[in-house]
Amino acid sequence: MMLVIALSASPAHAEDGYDLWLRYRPLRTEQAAVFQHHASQLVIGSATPTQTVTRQELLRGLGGLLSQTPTLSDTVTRDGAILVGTPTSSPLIQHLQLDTQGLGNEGYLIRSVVVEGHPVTVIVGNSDVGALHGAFQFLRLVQTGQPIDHLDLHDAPRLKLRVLDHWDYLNGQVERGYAGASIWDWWKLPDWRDPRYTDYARANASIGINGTVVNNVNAGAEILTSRYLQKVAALADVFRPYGIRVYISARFSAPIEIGGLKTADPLDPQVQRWWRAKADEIYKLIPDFGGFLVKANSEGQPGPQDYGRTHADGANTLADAVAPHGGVVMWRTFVYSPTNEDRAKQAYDEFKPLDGHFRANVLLQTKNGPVDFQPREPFSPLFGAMPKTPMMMELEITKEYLGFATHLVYLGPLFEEVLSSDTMTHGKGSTVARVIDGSLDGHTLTGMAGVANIGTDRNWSGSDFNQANWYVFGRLAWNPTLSSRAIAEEWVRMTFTNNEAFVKPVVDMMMGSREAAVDYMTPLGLHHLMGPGHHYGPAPWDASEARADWRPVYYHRADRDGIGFDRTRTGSDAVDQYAPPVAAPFNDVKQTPEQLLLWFHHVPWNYRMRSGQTLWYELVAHYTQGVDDVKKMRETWRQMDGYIDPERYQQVAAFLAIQEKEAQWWRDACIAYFQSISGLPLPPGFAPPQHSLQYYESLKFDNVPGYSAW
Ligand code: GCV
Repeated sequence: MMLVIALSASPAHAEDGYDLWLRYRPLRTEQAAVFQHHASQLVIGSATPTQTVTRQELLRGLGGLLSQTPTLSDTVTRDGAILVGTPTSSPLIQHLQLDTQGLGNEGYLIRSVVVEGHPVTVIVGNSDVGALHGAFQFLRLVQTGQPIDHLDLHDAPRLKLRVLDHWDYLNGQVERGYAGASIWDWWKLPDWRDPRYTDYARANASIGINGTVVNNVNAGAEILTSRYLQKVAALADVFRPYGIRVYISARFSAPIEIGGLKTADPLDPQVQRWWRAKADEIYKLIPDFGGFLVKANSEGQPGPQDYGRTHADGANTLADAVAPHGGVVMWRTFVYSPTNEDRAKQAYDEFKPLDGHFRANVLLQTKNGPVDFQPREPFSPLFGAMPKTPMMMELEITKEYLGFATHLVYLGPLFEEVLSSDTMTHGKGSTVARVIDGSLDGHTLTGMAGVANIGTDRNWSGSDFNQANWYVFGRLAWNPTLSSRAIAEEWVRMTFTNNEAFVKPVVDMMMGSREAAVDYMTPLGLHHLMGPGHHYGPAPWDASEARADWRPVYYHRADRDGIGFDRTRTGSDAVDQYAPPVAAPFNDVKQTPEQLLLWFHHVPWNYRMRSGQTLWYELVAHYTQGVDDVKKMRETWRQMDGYIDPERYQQVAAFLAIQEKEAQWWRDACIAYFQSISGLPLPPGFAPPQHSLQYYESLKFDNVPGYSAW
């Protein structure tokens, strides 16, 4: 009884974002009263750890939302009971003879039925984890104020692996992390299991995430030592009840560094034995270990090419090691080198010829676009180009190129844009979503990875609105055809309030925020204009990086005559990596969507745009629009004062002020620079940059978060 009271009490602390979208604050009295009729009693087992956490979550959630905790019971004795379980764990559910075939292992159904003469809501999965997912969906319905009296829902994930990639180092730093340090306290693990790990698992399970890669792809070998494996095993123990598996980023040269071998050649029998023994050791500690993620021969990381072998040789050796245990290898395709005439082409050039050469338990993990998580890129041409290989998508939830923690940029529209892009590889409708959900080429091993934006900040993600990016990633990984607007609305209701006067304007603001960032950073297909190394702020002039393909000038190619990267047949011919019906319009300057114009074409400054204005005019107009949009976002937010708690309101307001300042900086610095190249006067009606180009060029930044010489 004491436990129930404690769980249902509203927390005394101020709103600090820690509770994410699982706040479970009391609904309005009238609404709560309606729901209470359908949540009078909870009938759920506690025979397994997953059943126990499902029970806890429902008590906590319903107790908080309805200000009245349902009574626990072994059987249905009241109208409005909630019955949760699986056909095998619950005779009552078995008796209902529900069709659970389509639910797989992780899906659920929620239905209003009659049990023992009482109207009841059943939440059913084929496994406890399926039922847990159903419980979270039921809570979401209540949180977002939807009717729960005549329910007939069923849902199952479209993708098998729904994974967060943590770019966390064992020393606590997070590469491209803007939310504090790593949440993994490697020093105190395995003995101290921070309660935060449980809340992390709850949040992930609530949106269907079922895997976590705990260390950075720029991996050291140490995590594969017995000492660290014990620590990883402790995390796996915490996550297991929530249906979440752990994975490790494996350093390809680990057999040398911690194995004492002279080589890491993947075809060397000793090396192969080493990986098999390592996998056996891991699975003894973590029987449901997910597998390895590998960044090889990329940005200085070791890999099979160091021994004259291919990516397939490398991936297969690791895949053979985990295969007997049911593990997978997620092998990244993020490769590029300064010798390639066009960085955007290399992944396709290197990987496409290997289609059909990978073991069945290898997935290729490909970033959404061909360069690197820019505010806007076309989809990677690898999607659809390797029909014999499971392709999983990697998205970046952390906003390395979209304003770090402070800019309010909802990534849902970016994710949706790439997922709904048509590769045309199998005719019309061959969307990227259908490539990665396996339906296009008949794969059952499918997945999506998101580079986590999670750290030790109290609000987990560096800002309240960044939580929405974690949320939308999980929901889209579950079903890549969901609408990013619908997901934003769900998130706003759960995270802030159901008050319509708040929901609509805030969702509109979120939906426009990504295009605003594109406009004030890299409009019309520009890309990679940010500061060197740390990636903070604009630096289109920068030539300080050692490698040409790390310099902004490599990407924008602005000169006196024009601007843009010619990737047409007369340029680098990257267009021909796409299927012919996609390549043709990209190759034609008149047919290329203007939002990707300078990605594919080098065009004169006075090129006539569809508006009738020159390119130079449109460039300045887009940069200006981006800043104006942020001003409008600030105005929208000002009108939201009073609808939510002052703590979160004020931080968002303060961050929006930073965003406006930085948007202005991006606009002015880029216009000043491009004007110095084009030599053209500013079109009439547009304000000149606030400072000189020399001023912007003189800005240097130390101690930028997420980046240092580790
Ligand atoms: C983990 C970009 C980032 C790097 C990151 C790399 C990758 O280059 O700036 O920090 O390294 O992508 O995805 O491997």
